Amino acid sequence: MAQVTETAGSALPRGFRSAEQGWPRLDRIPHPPRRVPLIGDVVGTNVRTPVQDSMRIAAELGPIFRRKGFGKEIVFVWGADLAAELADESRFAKHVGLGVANLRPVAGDGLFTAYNHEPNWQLAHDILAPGFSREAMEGYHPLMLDVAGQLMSAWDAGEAAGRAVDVPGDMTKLTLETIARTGFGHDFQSFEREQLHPFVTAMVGALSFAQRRNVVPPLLSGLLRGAEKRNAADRAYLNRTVDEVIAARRAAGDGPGDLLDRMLEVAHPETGERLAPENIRRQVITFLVAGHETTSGALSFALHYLAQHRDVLAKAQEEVDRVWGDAPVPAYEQVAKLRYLRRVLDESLRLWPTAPAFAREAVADTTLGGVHPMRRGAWTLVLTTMLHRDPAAWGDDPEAFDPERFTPQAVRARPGHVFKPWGTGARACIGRQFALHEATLVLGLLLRRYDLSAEPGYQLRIAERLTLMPRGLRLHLTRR
Ligand code: MNH
Repeated sequence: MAQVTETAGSALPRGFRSAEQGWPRLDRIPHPPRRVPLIGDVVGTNVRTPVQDSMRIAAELGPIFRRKGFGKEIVFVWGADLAAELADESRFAKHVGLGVANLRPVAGDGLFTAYNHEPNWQLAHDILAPGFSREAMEGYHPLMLDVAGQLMSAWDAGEAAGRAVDVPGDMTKLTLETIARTGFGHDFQSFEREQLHPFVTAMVGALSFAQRRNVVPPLLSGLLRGAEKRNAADRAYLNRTVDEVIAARRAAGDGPGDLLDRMLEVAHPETGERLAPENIRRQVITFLVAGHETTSGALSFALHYLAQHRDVLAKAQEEVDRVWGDAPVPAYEQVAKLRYLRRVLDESLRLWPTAPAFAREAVADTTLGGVHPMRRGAWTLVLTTMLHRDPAAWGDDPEAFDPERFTPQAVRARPGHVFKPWGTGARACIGRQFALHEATLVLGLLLRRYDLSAEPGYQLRIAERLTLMPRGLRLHLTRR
């Protein structure tokens, strides 16, 4: 990865300076017709919705295309065949670029933002992976139930008062509390507050800023000066918060064997090496952010689709009633038995994968799809939202919400590598089982307790801040 060097002063990575250098036959890749000199493909685009704009352009230009914004040209891929090639780990690897790289000032060489060649990636991966084993998950289950109980108390109050509930807001409280308590023994008291915890505000600020930096041209970066200042304050706040969490654990001594204990105490099984204090700080921020924002969106989209599809809701409720019976609280093993609800979740993540894209780079000179030569280090963005709509994999009505797409037979009948909400390969999501257990558990509990209905006339709109979230989603509840 010789091309990846840090730019002096800015901690931002530099791959090839332009796509032309990495892709010698860029002329074979279509781009939007009305290109403005210097500025690029900005006609009809909005800095707040880069993913949705790219989806529209993708539908016009096909499975591989390029977009230029302010001198930066990016190649996008979403065709099922091409995405399957990019999943081949012998030819491609994760590329830390764009939004992910913009998070380096916050998350440093933490797991999500580490370059493949940084030794702290393998070290942290090996130390932390057992924190996501079946046994570990079983240990988190009671804490997840506690947090879900707090959510339901809040929803009971909303229901009693005839108030619609703020779904993304409440799901964010839930998922932040869940990762903070299971991973770090920390209670943000989200449900005791009217407003979101300042940690969330600071985090959302940092994510939005990272996204904004992708779409604001360097020449106009003066516009970001105010934002830059706020971002520095957000970063300082995030650091302070995690330093307090770490200090509290060190002072308390023995912890419950959670992620933080692993970070502080566990040595690598082969090398005996441990995580350095600065790296632990980066990992705590990484897990607090990566561990809640995307799950919150996934739960919110699933609740939206359940409220929109009465037949799906009824079927999911029937399953929960049947599988859980009237056990006051479901046992760990009973969660994965909600097979239909899991399909609802998968189908929601198909339409709106809450981490909507991931980047891949060539590990050696290669040719993509037999026509697009790439030099070693050249990279492309897999547009997951569109991969999940490719008719070659999903049929001729990919916009239709249908959990039956995820029956075992339907999955077997599809080509591989067409469903990638968790990314791919060695750098795929480490928290996948955690997110699935948490989300299935919470949806099961909510469906057992409430009927959901949409606000009349609600149209799904999507907020983007590196992750995706339904905007302004409120639901009405009635106790069953
Ligand atoms: Mn998660 C990586 C999606 C929940 C922690 N996650 C990724 C990637 C995707 C992703 C996609 C790969 C990104 C890339 O290739 O650049 N993650 C999700 C989604 C959910 C999710 C859609 C929920 C839904 N993630 C979680 C949870 C945690 C977590 C929960 C922690 C408890 N994710 C991570 C970490 C990485 C990651 C850490 C980086 C892994 C690595 O590079 O080794």
